[in-house]
Amino acid sequence: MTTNVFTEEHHSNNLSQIESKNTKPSEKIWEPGRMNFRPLALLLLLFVYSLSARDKPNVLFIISDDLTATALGCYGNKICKTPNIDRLATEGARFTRAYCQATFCGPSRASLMFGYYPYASKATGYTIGRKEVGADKDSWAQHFKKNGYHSARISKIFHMGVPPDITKGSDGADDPESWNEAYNSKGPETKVPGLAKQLSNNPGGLKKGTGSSQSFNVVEADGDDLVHSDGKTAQKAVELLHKYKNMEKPFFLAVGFVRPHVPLVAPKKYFDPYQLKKIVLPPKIPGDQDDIPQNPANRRTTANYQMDLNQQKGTLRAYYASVSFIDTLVGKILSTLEATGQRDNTIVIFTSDHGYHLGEHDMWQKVSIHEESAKVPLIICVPDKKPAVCHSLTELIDLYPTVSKLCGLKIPGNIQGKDISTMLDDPTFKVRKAALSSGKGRLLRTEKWAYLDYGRTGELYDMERDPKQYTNLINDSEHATVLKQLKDQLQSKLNAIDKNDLDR
Ligand SMILES: [Ca+2]
Ligand SMILES: [Ca+2]
Repeated sequence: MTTNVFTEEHHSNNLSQIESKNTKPSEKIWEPGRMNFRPLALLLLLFVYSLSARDKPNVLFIISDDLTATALGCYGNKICKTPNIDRLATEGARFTRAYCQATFCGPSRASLMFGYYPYASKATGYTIGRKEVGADKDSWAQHFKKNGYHSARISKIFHMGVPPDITKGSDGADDPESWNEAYNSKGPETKVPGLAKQLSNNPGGLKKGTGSSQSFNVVEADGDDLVHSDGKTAQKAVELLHKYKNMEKPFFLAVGFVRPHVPLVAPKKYFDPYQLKKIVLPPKIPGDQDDIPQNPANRRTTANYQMDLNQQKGTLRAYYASVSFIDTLVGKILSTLEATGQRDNTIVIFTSDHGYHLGEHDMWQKVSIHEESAKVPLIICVPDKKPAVCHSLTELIDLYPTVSKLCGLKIPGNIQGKDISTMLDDPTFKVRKAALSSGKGRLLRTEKWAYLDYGRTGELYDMERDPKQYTNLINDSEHATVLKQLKDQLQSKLNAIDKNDLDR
């Protein structure tokens, strides 16, 4: 894809020449007859435009793929090493109750990029969402592009198939209207030299959702970071940050990492700190699975994958290695932002498209709408704002309006997220009574309750008393009233979402 950076730099040179001429003391400019009103007004307009564009903060949006908050040090993990993301969390606002709108790639990304719930857009499959929302709607990146920003994508922002689009270096289902420039990062994935293992099985291929594309294929790879797609992604980000340093326009740079999405492939050095015997699996209680409805959302289990204890620990170890790999790359990008003098004028956002199960309830992977799968890590670091930990409920769909507000852009009237920028000044501020997520079911999450609705069946958890979601209260008569309230609340939220300007 071509870039118009050259045009912009050329443009900016002209502007700086005009400005420097303008700043020289020259009575001649005001001499009657030497310059009429129109060019002067144009000159002033250009000056004001360049000033206001430069005054706007840059946006660096980093999104990881299939990264659960539970794997990060700043969210309480004691084993997985994530010093760079942890540091970013101490410099910005870390959100402890941020939820994705869908627990797998396509609809989650379509929702956060276009600002419509999957229930509104019907973008519920492996789609970018453009076809569903229509050509007249602006994506988050496109909104910035149309409002004076230089917009760029590196690797997976909208849906891409991992690994097929990564091994081919192809766009996946991209939205070209969103970007001034876009780059893919081709990588070998499992076809890399190293120590390869498969840590899950799928006997007979009978259980849908446990097939080979989601198997725990692991490679402790020979060679350095740059062998891999994500290593190249970070390197491209470094290159662009250097290029943007002297650009007249502010930038909206979206950087998408594909790990820790399977296959769990990373350089060997990231596996070395994790000894199998020191890996600790999530705590388990006997019979935990007994009250979990057996539907497609919940069938990615240790039993279905036929994983023994060493395979479970090995998978966790490979996931942690993949997360540490990403963490190092995040650090590399942030160091460049600092070194190029742009950190003080750049809003940095770090998140993931959804969470992931790492053995809780003996469940693995995504699609489930339990806490580990529906909750995402979210850090928003705005220059000049105090670090904070925010427990208020928020949704990924809120990023579009919030970052628009922070950058002084109009919030488009059609989008369905809420501006949470006030939480960055006051972390106790609340904009939502409940968050909504979806997979093969619907999650309504209030501060106290998690209601998982599958139609005929469901789950209800008291998140204050039972944060690990061990005891399903859905059939408990003592909770009939609260269940009815949550059902009504879910229905009214869905009704509100249904009131939109999409022709669906
Ligand atoms: Ca994903
Ligand atoms: Ca249970």
